[in-house]
Amino acid sequence: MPPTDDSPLDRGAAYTAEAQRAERFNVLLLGRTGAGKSTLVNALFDVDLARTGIGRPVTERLTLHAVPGKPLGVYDAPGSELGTRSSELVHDLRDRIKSHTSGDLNEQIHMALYCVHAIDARLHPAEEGLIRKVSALGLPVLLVLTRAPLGHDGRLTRSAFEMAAYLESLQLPVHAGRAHAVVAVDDVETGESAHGLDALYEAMLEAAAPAVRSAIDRAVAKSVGRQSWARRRNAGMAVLKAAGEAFSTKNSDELLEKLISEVAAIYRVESGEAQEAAGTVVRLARTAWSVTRKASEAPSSGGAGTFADVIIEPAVITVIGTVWIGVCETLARGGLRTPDGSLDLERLRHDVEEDLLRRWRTQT
Ligand SMILES: Nc1nc2c(ncn2[C@@H]2O[C@H](COP(=O)(O)OP(=O)(O)OP(=O)(O)O)[C@@H](O)[C@H]2O)c(=O)[nH]1
Ligand SMILES: [Mg+2]
Repeated sequence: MPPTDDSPLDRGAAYTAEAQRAERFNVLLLGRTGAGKSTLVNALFDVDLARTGIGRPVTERLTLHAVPGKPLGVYDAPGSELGTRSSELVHDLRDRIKSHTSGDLNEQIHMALYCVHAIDARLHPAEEGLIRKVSALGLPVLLVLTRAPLGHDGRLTRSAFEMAAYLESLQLPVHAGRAHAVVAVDDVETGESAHGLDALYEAMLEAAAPAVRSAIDRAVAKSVGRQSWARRRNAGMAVLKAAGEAFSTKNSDELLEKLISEVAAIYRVESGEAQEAAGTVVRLARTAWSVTRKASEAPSSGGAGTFADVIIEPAVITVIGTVWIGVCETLARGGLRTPDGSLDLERLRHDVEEDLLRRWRTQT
């Protein structure tokens, strides 16, 4: 499999991480003092950062807390939000960050969480500059709006919403282009309840390189996002199993049907809807396959085999399976729907087609 990218339907690809995978998830914490970085990490990973001590300096401006008993490394950069120090920090980071193809994956920084307190009215220009520079180093940056409570209607309170909208308007180079709102711990005084950690965990999985996803999963608190991860793993296993069977079976249609219904069942996609969506996916897979083959085959070669011939290749099954996992996962979350709640076939067609074409192309 080629390395996966940031396609919206790519979340199902986590299982491809098995070949090369990080044993430890290293996360860089950024944000002003008091922004809630330690509180967030403690809740998200069920650790006690204060108890891990001051950490080991890895450069002049970067400290690493290796959390005992957890596949987690927390990089801290105290005072980095202050303008003058940020360019020095970026210098340190540049030295530290290596591409995913070189260096020890376990020593690399895999992601930055930039925390902004929801009570703040604005992001300081130095903070904005730091976010842009860190992102330019190739590090996925997740913007976290901390202490952003929900009101009685289950939506962000007005001030938190306004801060989130303002952050989005800055068009920062952060994951999904927006801030992820959380309250890390309940507040008995104000009655604010913890929320947003599951969604943040999902966003981290999305933003992470595939090789890092299983370390993230092993590092997060038991209470965070377990169910969706378990589903994704099971779906991944179903795809791998089908790919294995592709070696021995000659009936590609039957194999596909089995794969599709198994994954749909794991995500509990209602069967009528699964059939409708699967029909679209399979039709598009056939078309996209022939389009990319025609483009890549030399005219003298006599053309590629038909889709039915090649579909029993494990690689083809894995591609279709991965796309299908993404579709089911999106459906299970209530995505890919028109405002009246029915399946948005137009949108599905568009997303899947792009995804498939790209995947077939990178395969050839
Ligand atoms: N109730 C509640 N309090 C929070 C939350 N997040 C942060 N706090 C409080 O806000 C204060 C600052 O949070 P920290 O997590 O220490 O902030 P920090 O970004 O690590 O600050 P520095 O270590 O100084 O850079 C602490 O008193 C926390 O208890 C939250 O989600 N809920
Ligand atoms: Mg702290």
